[in-house]
Amino acid sequence: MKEILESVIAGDVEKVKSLVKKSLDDGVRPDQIISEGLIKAMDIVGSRMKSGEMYVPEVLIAAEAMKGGLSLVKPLLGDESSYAAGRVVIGTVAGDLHDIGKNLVVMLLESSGFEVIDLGVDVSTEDFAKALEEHKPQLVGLSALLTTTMAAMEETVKAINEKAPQVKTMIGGAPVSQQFADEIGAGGYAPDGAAAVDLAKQLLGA
Ligand code: B12
Repeated sequence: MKEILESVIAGDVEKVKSLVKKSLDDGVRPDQIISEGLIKAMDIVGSRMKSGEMYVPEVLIAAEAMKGGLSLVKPLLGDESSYAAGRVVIGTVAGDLHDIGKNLVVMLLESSGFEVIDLGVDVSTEDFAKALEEHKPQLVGLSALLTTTMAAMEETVKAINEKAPQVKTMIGGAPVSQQFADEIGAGGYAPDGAAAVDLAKQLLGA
C-alpha cells in the first residue's frame, strides 16, 4: 500500500496500475486500496501543494496516476446493473474544475446501488436544471473545491429548491460544511465518499 501511495505521489501511472493489479491478485480489498492507497496519496499531494512542495503540473500528473489506479478498482466495487437505491445527478459546480473527489463519490454511490448521472465539471445552474428534467433524479449531488465557487453552489441549490422541491440535494468538497449546507438550504453535507453514500441513503430512505 505504501508503494501505491508513493507511486501516485510520483505520478507513475504504469507503476500504480501494476501495483494495484498485484494487490488485487494478492487479495487486498478494493475499498482498502482506495482508502489506504489512492485517497491517502491525494491527501498528501494536497498538503504538499498547500505548503508549496508540489506544483500544479505535478499535482495533475499525480491525479492522473490515481485515476489509472481507480480505473482498475472501480469495476470490482459492485454490480452496477441493479440500481435499487435511487437515481442521483451529480456535478462539480460552475467555475470549478476539480473532479477527483466527485468521481470517488460517483464510484462509491454506484457501487452501493445508486444509478448516477455524472454531469462532469463546471456545471451551470441551467445544466443542472436541464438534467433534472431529462433524468428525473431523486437526489442531486454538488461538489465545490474552491471558496470562490461556493456561491455557484448556493445559486444552484436554491434554484433546485425552488423549481423542484421534491428533489433532495447534498453537497461536498473541502471548503463546504454542514453549516454552509444549512445556510443555503441543502438537504445535507458529507465530508467524504463513504459518508456521502450514507447521506444519500438517509435522504432517500433507501
Ligand atoms: C488536485 C487539485 C487540483 C487539480 C484538479 C484535478 C482534478 N481533475 O480534479 C488542478 C491542478 C487542476 C487544480 C487546479 C486549481 N486548484 Co486545486 N487542488 C487540488 C488538491 C491538491 C486536491 C483536491 C483533491 O482532489 N482532493 C482529493 C479528493 C479525494 O478529496 P475532495 O476533493 O475533498 O473530495 C472528497 C470530499 O470533499 C467529498 N466530496 C467531494 N465532492 C463531493 C460531492 C458531494 C455531493 C459529496 C456528498 C461529497 C463530496 O468526498 C470526496 C471523497 O472522499 C486541492 C488541495 C486539497 N487538499 O483539497 C487543491 C485546491 C482545492 N486547489 C486550489 C486552487 C486555488 C486551485 C486553482 C485556483 C489553482 C490555480 N491557481 O490555478 C485551480 C482552479 C481550477 C478550477 N477552476 O477549478 C485550492 C483552493 C483554495 C480555496 N480555498 O479556494 C486548494 C485547496 C489548494 C490550496 N490549498 O491552495 N487543483
